Amino acid sequence: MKTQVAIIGGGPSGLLLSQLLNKAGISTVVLERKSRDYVLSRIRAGVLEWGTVEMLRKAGAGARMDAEGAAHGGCYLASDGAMFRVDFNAFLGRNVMVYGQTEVTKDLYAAQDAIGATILHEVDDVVLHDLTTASPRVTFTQNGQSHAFTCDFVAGCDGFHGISRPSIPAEVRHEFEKVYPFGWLGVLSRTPPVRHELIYAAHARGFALCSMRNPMLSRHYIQVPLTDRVEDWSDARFWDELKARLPAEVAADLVTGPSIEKSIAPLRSFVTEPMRWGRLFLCGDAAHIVPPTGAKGLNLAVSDIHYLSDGLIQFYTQGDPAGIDAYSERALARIWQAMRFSWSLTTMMHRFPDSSDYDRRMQDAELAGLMQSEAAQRAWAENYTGLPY
Ligand code: FAS
Ligand code: PHB
Repeated sequence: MKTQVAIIGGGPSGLLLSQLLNKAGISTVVLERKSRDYVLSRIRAGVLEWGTVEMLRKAGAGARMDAEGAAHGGCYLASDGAMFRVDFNAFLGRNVMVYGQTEVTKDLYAAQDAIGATILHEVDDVVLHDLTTASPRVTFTQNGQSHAFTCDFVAGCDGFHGISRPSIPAEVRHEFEKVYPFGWLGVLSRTPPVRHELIYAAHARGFALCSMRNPMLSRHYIQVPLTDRVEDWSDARFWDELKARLPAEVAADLVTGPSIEKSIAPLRSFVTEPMRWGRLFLCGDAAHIVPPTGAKGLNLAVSDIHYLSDGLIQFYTQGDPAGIDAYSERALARIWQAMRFSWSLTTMMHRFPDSSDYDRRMQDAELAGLMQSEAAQRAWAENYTGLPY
């Protein structure tokens, strides 16, 4: 078997790249470790930058998002009871789209099925060979059978725990990491959102976030210690703690209900450089992880795919390698801006166990400055809605 581009990982990165390349007449094979149902069962991101919206439309996977997603022209920031709105539309004339990653993945699968793309599920033992030659080789097993194929390029879209990043020699990789001393407990419930837009709340008890998926499906998060386990948190305890961290008038409006999904995710910032080695390109979580505070994870994966798909299409249609040669540098320039924004918002909004009184005054001052300055809110909105590609 031979293909032009081997794609390791069938999450949003891999599926979107496969879709864009196949639409341009470039052959791909997607190798996914899990079953399709498992991939579709994941509850993750909820906010799409406008660049992501346009990329999904370009890929032919945006119709349901346009019909069922909600365009938000702003969001709220709250601190110890006070709350203000950042108006993206007034400052920038643009929105974000609230539409869950689960739905994005469903739409990408549907688009891939429609064009007959090759996606192999439940594959194991993927190994990448000859990456510094013009004909890399991929070996893997499926249903106990061993398989191998050659390709021109490999896209490592297999997430933080995948095999692609480690396929780059350690002496070539420069990794940057910051692990945060807390996690997020997330709850999905069939309850109406407490406000029509997202609320990011800082509080002495810890950070809280009120998000949503649709008018009858809410997604809430609270900061919890890393030592906490999901079983430590009954629904009642979760709702009480969330209310304690929200402004009183918001807490009074909160409709509670049984959780249909409850999980704790750790928070880290991580980047590996470079994002290319020979014929291997890293995309999405395989190359970088952001704390979900800035809603950047999925959106950064999409901008990586924008740069890489453009570069590969330029290579195959014009024989010009300039786009793929510039991929790592272009992607990293945007990644580091998103890293800074996500780190900054996480630092401003969370309670750090070892923070001093001075540190907390700095957090208060930064939030007060944002509340009082339209220039600061405009810059915040530029980052939150997504910097240009
Ligand atoms: P993914 O991790 O989504 O996909 C990688 C795929 O590769 C997976 O399907 C995996 O099964 C497969 N794979 C792994 N190893 C393999 C191997 N050896 N062989 C074959 N396949 C392999 N982002 C936000 O913006 N907001 C959020 O609220 C948010 N919440 C998150 C919560 C959690 C628990 C996690 C883990 C992430 C969250 N993210 C969030 C970030 C998330 O949305 C990612 O940015 C997004 O899924 C990135 O997509 P991919 O790069 O495709 O990686
Ligand atoms: C979500 O809806 O899951 C969500 C929204 C915004 C974030 C993080 C998560 O910053």
